[in-house]
Amino acid sequence: MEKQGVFKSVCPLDCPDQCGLLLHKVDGRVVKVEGDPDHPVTKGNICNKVRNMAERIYDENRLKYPMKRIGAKGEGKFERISWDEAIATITSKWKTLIEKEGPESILPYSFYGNMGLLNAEGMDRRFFHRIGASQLDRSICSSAGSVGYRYTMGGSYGIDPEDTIHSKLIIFWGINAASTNMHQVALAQKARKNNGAKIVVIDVHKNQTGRLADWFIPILPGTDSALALGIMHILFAENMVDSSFLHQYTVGHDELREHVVQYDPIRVAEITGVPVEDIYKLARMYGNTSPSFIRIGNGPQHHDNGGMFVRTVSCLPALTGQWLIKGGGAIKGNSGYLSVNTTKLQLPRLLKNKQTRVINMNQLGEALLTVDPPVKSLYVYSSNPAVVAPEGNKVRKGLEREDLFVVVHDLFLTETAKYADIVLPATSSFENTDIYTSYWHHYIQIQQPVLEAYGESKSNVDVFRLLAKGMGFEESAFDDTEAEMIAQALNQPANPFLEAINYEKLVENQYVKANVKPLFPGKLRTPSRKIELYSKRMKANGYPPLPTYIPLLKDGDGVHPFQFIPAPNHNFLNSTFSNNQKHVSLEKEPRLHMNRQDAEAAGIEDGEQVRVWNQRGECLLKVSVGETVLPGVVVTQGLWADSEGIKQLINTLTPDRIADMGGGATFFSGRVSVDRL
Ligand SMILES: Nc1nc2c(c(=O)[nH]1)N[C@H]1C(S)=C(S)[C@@H](COP(=O)(O)OP(=O)(O)OC[C@H]3O[C@@H](n4cnc5c(=O)[nH]c(N)nc54)[C@H](O)[C@@H]3O)O[C@H]1N2
Ligand SMILES: Nc1nc2c(c(=O)[nH]1)N[C@H]1C(S)=C(S)[C@@H](COP(=O)(O)OP(=O)(O)OC[C@H]3O[C@@H](n4cnc5c(=O)[nH]c(N)nc54)[C@H](O)[C@@H]3O)O[C@H]1N2
Ligand code: SF4
Ligand SMILES: [Mo]
Repeated sequence: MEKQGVFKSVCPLDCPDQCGLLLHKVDGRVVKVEGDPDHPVTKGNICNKVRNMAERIYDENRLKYPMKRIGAKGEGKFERISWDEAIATITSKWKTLIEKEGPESILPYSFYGNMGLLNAEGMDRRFFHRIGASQLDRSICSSAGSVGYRYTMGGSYGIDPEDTIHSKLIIFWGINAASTNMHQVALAQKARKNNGAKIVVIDVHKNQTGRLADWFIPILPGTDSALALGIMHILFAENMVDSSFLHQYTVGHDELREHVVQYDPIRVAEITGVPVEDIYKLARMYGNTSPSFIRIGNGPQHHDNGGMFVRTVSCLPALTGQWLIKGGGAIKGNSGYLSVNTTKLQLPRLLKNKQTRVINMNQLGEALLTVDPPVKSLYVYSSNPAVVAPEGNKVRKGLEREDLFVVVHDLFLTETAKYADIVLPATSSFENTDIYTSYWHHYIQIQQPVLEAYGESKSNVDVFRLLAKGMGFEESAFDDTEAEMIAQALNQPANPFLEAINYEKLVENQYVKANVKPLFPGKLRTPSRKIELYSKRMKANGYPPLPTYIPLLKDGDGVHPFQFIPAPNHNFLNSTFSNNQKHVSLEKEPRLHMNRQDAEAAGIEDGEQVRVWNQRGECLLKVSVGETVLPGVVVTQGLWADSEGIKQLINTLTPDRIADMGGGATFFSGRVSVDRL
């Protein structure tokens, strides 16, 4: 491997932008990370988090070798062991468990700490299928919304973000894009500069994104469906709908027209906290501007009614016929365009038709504490559930179980790893071969190793190969090389957009755009092939067939006065970077944003530390008093670990209720009390 030079690379993080990177190497070490100007969408700009990535990959606390626990669970005392000992310990434990308790006593737990397909959902799936372990429903992020969108649009297909420079109205709806999708903001700014496009932001918090808007609309949490239905009410009432589009490309527009009569703007204003005149202004702006584009965010779908929100808002572009106009339409997610051959990549046939149980990752605490027959071993990789999963105190209690054998594979001794019996060191993505498919733009990228493996660390793919050997699995699937796995994944006749994209082409070009064809007319993957404003499938599945506002559940019997929104922050990526000094110093500390009226009523002053609590747990946070949230709402940002005895694990406060669709999470539907200390 060359020790010197500039190397093309991909950002591995769970972020829609999936930027192209250039790694500058001197003496075998990365000295600088910058954006690759050749990437057609991200064009050389990257976020500050990843600009400082070298601080993370050379952080003095990065794991260098396998370890076994010598202290109590959670205490963080470990001792170095060899890979041979680590693999032998894990596989002998698992062989015994499989014999005595059955394979479903083993539970994998992972998410997308590294988005590379082979490492995130390739060799691991093969391995756990072969074992017949319990399966994990990976529903923590966007599944409620994805299911809701699918009912309307047939799959994760939106417009090409590159087209949004043509938009004249851009609505960021429940997305903190300035922090979480910065290149969509760059495209919107371009549209603003070139076409005079207006940027509207609808959010419960006036954060970085709200501050750059032409018009910021604050809304009460979990009420967005009502706002969308109020807009529909006005669009029909004032005849701003595109009838020919509705007749040709949708089903159920007559039913919808009648249905939305009940969402009159006065009622909608009461529900949402958005003034009546603003509802009219927004509806008329949307009805009279073309092309208009809605970027549908993850925020409003992390609620009890999150699936229905996305289902509802995704009906809007059809009403004004936006999907036929370049720059018109919406993006919730675009992963459908780049979907690979998971049958070949993940080999579900290794399950041999066994119907193994499925455990929802949003209820990890429950799974560890109450599921019967019990989970006896947990294998965590590419995720940090002790910080990111809801009902955090339940999760910790589960992890503390003496009879639970826990293995954690990570780059760092995370909060979760502190509970492990065996800790395994992971390579960074820059040390691996893998492919990356964005869920926002249409490019596939390849990562080839730019760095030698750090210490004794190994990639997920390599660890599962070793575990398969240790278990005595003889299938050749565990010997497939990365290049072979990439070829298998890309060989997907069911997805014509991937045609002619292969390993060699990726190696040659680094970025390859999917051969995306417009979805219209009549090519959607809904049962009717059209946009389903009325959905028979929803009716069959027990949902209202038309878009509907369903209020949030009464969390904690409604005794706590504040709706609590613990969202991501600017300088971390979920809990990634929360343990890196550089990023912590950029972010400083978590804050609780509270409306001035509420603060005055409670005698709370700006900067004061308060106790935030509910039936699940408590945190200590400093308050920022102001007008960035509505009365009755408090917002905090970032997934922090506790610091010097200060409790700030936000997910000790969040509910593990399951959203209305897709087994989704409800992080933002909890309520809290806020007390002076
Ligand atoms: N800097 C940074 N970037 C990230 C991440 C990160 O942690 N940090 N995480 C990555 C991941 S995994 C994901 S899924 C995405 C998520 O990124 P986004 O799609 O932006 O989703 P969130 O940040 O969860 O929430 C978006 C906004 O929704 C608002 N919100 C909450 N409830 C409601 C509501 O009921 N109605 C409305 N209108 N707004 C509401 C929040 O205040 C927040 O501003 O970002 C990715 N990118
Ligand atoms: N309160 C609240 N909680 C939330 C959210 C919220 O908005 N509010 N957002 C939710 C969302 S949208 C998401 S997606 C989840 C994300 O939750 P997680 O998927 O757990 O994300 P991270 O916290 O970034 O943890 C990823 C871990 O993977 C490790 N890692 C990185 N690369 C590799 C690798 O190649 N191999 C291995 N073995 N490990 C690797 C990193 O070091 C890191 O510790 O959090 C959810 N939790
Ligand atoms: S985190 Fe997102 S914006 Fe930052 S470099 Fe990675 S893909 Fe780009
Ligand atoms: Mo996410």
